[in-house]
Amino acid sequence: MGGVLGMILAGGEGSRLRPLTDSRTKPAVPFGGSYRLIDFALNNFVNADFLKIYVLTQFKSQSLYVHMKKGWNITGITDRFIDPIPAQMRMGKRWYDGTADAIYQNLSFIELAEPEHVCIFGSDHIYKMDIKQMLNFHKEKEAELTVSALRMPLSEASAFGVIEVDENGCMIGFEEKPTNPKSIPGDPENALVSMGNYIFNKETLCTELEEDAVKEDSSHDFGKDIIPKLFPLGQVYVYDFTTNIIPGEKNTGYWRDVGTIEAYWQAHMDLLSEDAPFSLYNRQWQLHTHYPPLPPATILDSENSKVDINNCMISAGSYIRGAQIHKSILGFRTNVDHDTMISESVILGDVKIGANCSIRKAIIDKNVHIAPGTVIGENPEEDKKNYHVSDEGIVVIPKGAKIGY
Ligand code: ADQ
Ligand code: ADP
Repeated sequence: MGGVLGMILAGGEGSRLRPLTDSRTKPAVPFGGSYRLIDFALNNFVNADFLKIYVLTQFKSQSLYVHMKKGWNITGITDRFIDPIPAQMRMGKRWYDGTADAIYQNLSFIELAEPEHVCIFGSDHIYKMDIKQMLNFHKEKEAELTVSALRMPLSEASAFGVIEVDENGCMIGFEEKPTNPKSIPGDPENALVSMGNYIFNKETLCTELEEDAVKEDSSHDFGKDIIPKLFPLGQVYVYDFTTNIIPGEKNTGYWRDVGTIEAYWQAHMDLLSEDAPFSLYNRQWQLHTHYPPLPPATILDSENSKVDINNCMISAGSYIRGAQIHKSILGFRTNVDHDTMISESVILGDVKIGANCSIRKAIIDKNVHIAPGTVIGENPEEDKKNYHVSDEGIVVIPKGAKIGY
């Protein structure tokens, strides 16, 4: 058989993204008006023409399933599939432990597909990567495992796997989330970190997972157990993400872990900056998603208030009347009434906001109704009494909330 099998890890609980992850797994969290986080990983596979993909789910996966069914379903073509796999306790009465265990519990699907290479990717990040280029690197190096990596400021590196590499790209050191991360030689401000994306030769993956599964002191995790065991054998190579070229784009090295409210909000603001480091527009690298059949956004003056919108993205089905909206992203079916001011905010969709509201630096989840005259994001002390407020002062209104009614 041969070829490539994609295994996307999509079981993340996303506790640091609460309350956005109260009702859905992290990869199902909406992003950028029309997408969900998982779309970015899926697009990286599909745009590289890798079309055998399993998506491993665990926590609160229903809306992820619905999204995949509506937007990513391949039917009728032999050997091409994008299939979610729910956690099924195939190896005993337990859910997945670490990420390696999530793959181990699904080894039978790898055996069935008989691939030469298995690409195991996370699904929580905003970036574009042509995985074919990473696979070519893996083959050239004759590696057993290739890990993709990028430079990260040293101050942030302890949240990641920190890598040391020789001049040939071979991994010579790896520490998962070290308290004191090592900097890159000659570059004291930065560390080289793992992006959590792995290409394995199939046989090595199966052997390592079988061995790891019976180890009592293992946490069954790629970062904590599998990579530290494999790299000393000299068969793990490190793929430099900044060498990856997307047709029609310069590589800006843009890769964002949107695991916290602040990072999630900031990645949205990145989309709106004048020289945006990450673009949703590239006809040579289309970002597929599920896009419901909706009319275009309607934007109107109201009787006594002129609409004023700049630096915004406004999704289909929205209806804006006489409102003032700046530096914000509005998801599907966002309805905003006259004399309402919105700035630096992210609205996930299916939201109704009445007249004369003021909303600043907020994230508003789906199905929220906000009564006329509501003020959000202007008074930190009041906000903390009424709403979920992140350490950085971003107000998050949870899914389905009725505010001011
Ligand atoms: P973490 O970010 O801590 O570190 P982890 O929580 O293990 O990664 O999640 C990795 C991926 O697997 C995510 O896409 C997540 O949604 C998914 N996942 C988590 N638990 C799962 C489960 N039980 N079932 C299915 N999927 C699951 C990892 C690496 C670091 C690296 C960072 C990069 O261990 O070395 O630097 O990713 O973000
Ligand atoms: P999302 O907020 O992630 O967009 P949707 O409102 O689109 O979710 O719901 C998609 C699917 O997820 C629906 O079939 C719904 O039944 C299910 N769902 C959403 N929220 C919950 C919840 N809190 N508990 C159980 N199922 C849910």
